[in-house]
Amino acid sequence: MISGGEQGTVDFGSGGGSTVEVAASKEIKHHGEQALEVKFEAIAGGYMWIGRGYDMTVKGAACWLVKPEDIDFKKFNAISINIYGADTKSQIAVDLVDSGFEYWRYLVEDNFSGWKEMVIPFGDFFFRGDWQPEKADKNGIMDFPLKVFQFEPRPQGKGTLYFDYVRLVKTE
Ligand SMILES: [Ca+2]
Repeated sequence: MISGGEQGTVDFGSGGGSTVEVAASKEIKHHGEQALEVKFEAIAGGYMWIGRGYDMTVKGAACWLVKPEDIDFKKFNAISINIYGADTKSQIAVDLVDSGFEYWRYLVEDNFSGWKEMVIPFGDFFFRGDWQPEKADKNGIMDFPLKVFQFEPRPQGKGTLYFDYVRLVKTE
């Protein structure tokens, strides 16, 4: 069950005129029982986030299968995410938040339809220069354990995306 507000299991929201709705999709899914459905309209100057992890406003979003402090991050060097593209020709930002509350970003082009597995090495994420929270350590180092993964369909775009089976992997 994915629901909104502070009782939900996904931390999401939007501002600047952009809108986002989140639901559990049982029809379109890649793995397991359901996928995360994100219906969005991203307008110029707006922003949004859809996140899952620890130390977020929505405490129920802290629902990884394994807690960050119990993950041996030395065994992994990339994150794998399955995305069902909407071919909106816009960008989807994937953010990771490190243990110092620093935001790291990678941009995916939404130029495909259907499921696609994205394997993104940690080293391909860049320090977000446009925004960091006040409490971020801003040391420019990706400090482990990572605590949050989140997505942001970037302006301008409108459509429905699905995300599923987010996991850590080791690549060659
Ligand atoms: Ca850091």
